[in-house]
Amino acid sequence: MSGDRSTHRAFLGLGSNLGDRRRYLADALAALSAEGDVVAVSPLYETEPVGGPEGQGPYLNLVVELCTGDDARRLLERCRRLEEAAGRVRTVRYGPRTLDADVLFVEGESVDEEDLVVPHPRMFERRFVLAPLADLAPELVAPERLAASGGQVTRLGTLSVQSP
Ligand code: GSY
Repeated sequence: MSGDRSTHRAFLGLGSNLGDRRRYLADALAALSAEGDVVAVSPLYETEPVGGPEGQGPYLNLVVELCTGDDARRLLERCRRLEEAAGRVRTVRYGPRTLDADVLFVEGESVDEEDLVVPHPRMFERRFVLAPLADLAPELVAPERLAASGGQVTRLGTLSVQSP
């Protein structure tokens, strides 16, 4: 935690559609949890890819709630570190990836910079974000928004974060 702000709620979105998807998500959750500010993890969803090249495989997605002193910029740095640890290579835009970690929403903060926009500008169009977010924070997701959002999602249950 940065220690220079009081703690607040923040939500990160995690997704994977390449390789051992559960392992990448579980490792990311374990790394986040080790930092001590994770308060809740949504159920895991299997989701239809939104955007990107034809023929890419389905994603696994979930949302993580933090109670943290980190601001959005610091959360973005944490997300980037998680992606690097998963060996993510940025080649095709919106293409398949071992791990995608996004800053979705940070209570009391809005950011509009070239590399960081918070709340996430597309979160309210995407069912793969809204469904798990609504599980954790129904007050942030109006039912009409969830109904109007795009992409099929299937709830799979809790992701195990046990080591192999
Ligand atoms: O923006 C996150 C990466 N991403 C996803 C994703 O996580 N899930 C689904 N279902 N589609 C996606 N398209 C992109 S890009």
